[in-house]
This record gives sequence, structure tokens and C-alpha cells, in this order.
Amino acid sequence: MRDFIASRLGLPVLASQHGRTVDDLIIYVHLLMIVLFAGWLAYFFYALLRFRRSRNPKADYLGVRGHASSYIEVAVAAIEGVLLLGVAVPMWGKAVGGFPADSAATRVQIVGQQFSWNVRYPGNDNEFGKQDMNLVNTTNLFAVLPDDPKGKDDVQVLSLGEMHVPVDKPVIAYISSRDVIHSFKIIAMRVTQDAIPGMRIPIWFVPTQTGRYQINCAQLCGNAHSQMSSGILVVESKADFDKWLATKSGPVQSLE
Ligand SMILES: [Cu+2]
Repeated sequence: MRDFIASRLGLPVLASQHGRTVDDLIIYVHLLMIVLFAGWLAYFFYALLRFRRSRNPKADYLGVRGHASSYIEVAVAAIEGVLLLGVAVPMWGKAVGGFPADSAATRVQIVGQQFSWNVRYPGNDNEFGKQDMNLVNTTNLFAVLPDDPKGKDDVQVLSLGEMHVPVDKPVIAYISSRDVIHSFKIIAMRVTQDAIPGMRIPIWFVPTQTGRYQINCAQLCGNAHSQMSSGILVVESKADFDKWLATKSGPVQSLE
């Protein structure tokens, strides 16, 4: 039943763990709206008929005497309250407060720029080398301190065509921007986060299905904004991911 409704609503492919709750909320809200729409429409036609001129030659200034409408209003408000407090707030609470441990996650830094995405991996030690934002330039986009030992095994993938992550392992992504405000969005993962210059905002999700998923920029960011949707998130087995990462070169790369 749920899958039938999801397909009727045209929900996009889902490939992340928390995404099911996102879709559930969308489905509940639509069901409620369908009920309200049908109810209002039925009442509209009832009122046209019941209060037609030929049956009511004289206006009744007292109006409704029953309490049915009040009860219905309270019921609708209660359902909305349940959706907000029972589904939406807990989901948001988990998104911002339920981060997995760093050691159990694939960690990446993502920097948007006009008009592509750049990704930095912490390498085998799972720790990013130190950064100093004064060092940002065209050949050192992530402002890496070149002599920090923790950064020696870091990996940068610039002007991204593809970003790879292993399946069934949480991903923590720190989102930022090099120039204007972008928005990092992967519809299949049900994540969206504005990329804001000077801020590093973490998000997390658990990819549950291998495959290739489009990355979008969800913030109109300039002439070639639509180009930023050429990015692809590749979710693959751990072995394939390790193989891919090994083919990428070291901590600092030139942009070209
Ligand atoms: Cu953008």
C-alpha cells in the first residue's frame, strides 16, 4: 500500500536509511490534504444545494447551531500536531543530534564553487590534515597546511565528476563553499544543505543501495548553476571504494 502511494506521488528513487521517514512524512501530509480536499469539496456542494435560494427565500442570521465543524477543526489540528511532533521534529532531531561516531563513518569535506563540487577525503588515518583558511588559493582550494603529517594521506577530488562512498556505512559530509552560496543536494539520499562561504556545516546519511545518484546544486548560484547537477554520487562496495580512492592523487592538487 505504502509503495503504491509512493509511486502514485512520483517520489524519486530512495537509497538512504533516513529517507524512508522523509517519504513517510510526505505521504502522510498528502493523505491528509486529500482528505481535506475531498471534505471541503463535498461540503461546498452540500452548501450549494442545502442553502439554495428556492429553499431559503429569507436569510437566517443565526447560522450554524451544531458543533460538528468545531470538532472537525480540532481533529485536523490534532492530526497536524501529531505529524509535527511525532514525525517531523524527531526526524530533525536525529538529523542534527544523532550523528554517527567519526570512526564509524566515511568523512568527506565538500566545497562548492561556480560551477562544480570538490571533495576531500581524510585518507587511511580518517583524520583531516590541518587547514588554515588564509592559505586558500587556486592550487590549494581546501587551504591545507602542506606540512601537517595527518594531511599526508588526505585525498582531494577537484571539480568533481564523481564522489564515491561505500554502501551501508554512514557518510558525514562537511559542506562549505568557495565563492557564493550553493546548496548540496542528493535527492536519492534525501539530503539538502546550503553551502555557505566561511561556514562548515555537517550533514549525515547512510546510503543503502549501490548505484549512481545525481548531485544537484539547489541554490541558484550563477550562469552555469545547472552544470552543478553533473556531479554523481557513486555508492559502491567497500572494496570498489578502496580501489577508487587509491587511484586518486594526494592531498593538494591544482584546479586544472
Ligand atoms: Cu551552485
